[in-house]
Amino acid sequence: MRIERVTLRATVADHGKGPKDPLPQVAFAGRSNVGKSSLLNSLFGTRLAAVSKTPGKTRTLNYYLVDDCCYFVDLPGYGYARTGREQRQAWGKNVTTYLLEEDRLRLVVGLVDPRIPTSPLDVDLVEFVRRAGKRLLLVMTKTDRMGRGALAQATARLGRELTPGEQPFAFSAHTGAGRKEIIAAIAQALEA
Ligand SMILES: Nc1nc2c(ncn2[C@@H]2O[C@H](COP(=O)(O)OP(=O)(O)OP(=O)(O)O)[C@@H](O)[C@H]2O)c(=O)[nH]1
Ligand SMILES: [Mg+2]
Repeated sequence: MRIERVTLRATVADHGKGPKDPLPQVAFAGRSNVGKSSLLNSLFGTRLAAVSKTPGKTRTLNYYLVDDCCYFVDLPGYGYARTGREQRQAWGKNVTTYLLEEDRLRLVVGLVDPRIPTSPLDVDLVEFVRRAGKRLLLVMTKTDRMGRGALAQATARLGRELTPGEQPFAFSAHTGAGRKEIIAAIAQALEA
């Protein structure tokens, strides 16, 4: 899979208002500030997705059409403490309904920061994806900030805690490490 032409097609709170065509979808989920938009920009080779130091930047479902073949969907991050309770509940509802109801969703790329302990929200996401019967690709972000030993430890820990029998992918938006492997895994899931 080569990613060449990418356009932002829809920005919605409710996935029912998203694109109507039957193209398959790949969603990017994880806690706020984990690096979802940065991963998307790296995959796209552009700066289409807004990145911010302030958590809670992406608050809508943003649908990017990739080479007329599929949509990559940037989901709002979870666990951002400073959004109000009502907003958090709205987040949960929008994202969980999307995960449970979207028939065109083929793969969820779940992002975790390997430097911090697994949060109950990460566990919830993984369980949700499983319950929804979707495939999950677990990706560790910001790995440029870790040494090799710490990264190996985090890989083993996260595999054990979240995806027994499978190892998470290691990625850095700063160095581009892991980009090729993630694109190949997405392509494989889309072909399956
Ligand atoms: N060192 C390092 N920093 C990163 C990396 N990826 C993202 N960041 C930084 O982490 C912060 C958050 O990145 P975003 O891509 O906006 O995160 P997000 O998950 O889209 O956040 P929300 O939209 O708020 O949910 C920014 O300051 C990025 O520059 C990475 O691979 N390495
Ligand atoms: Mg974002």
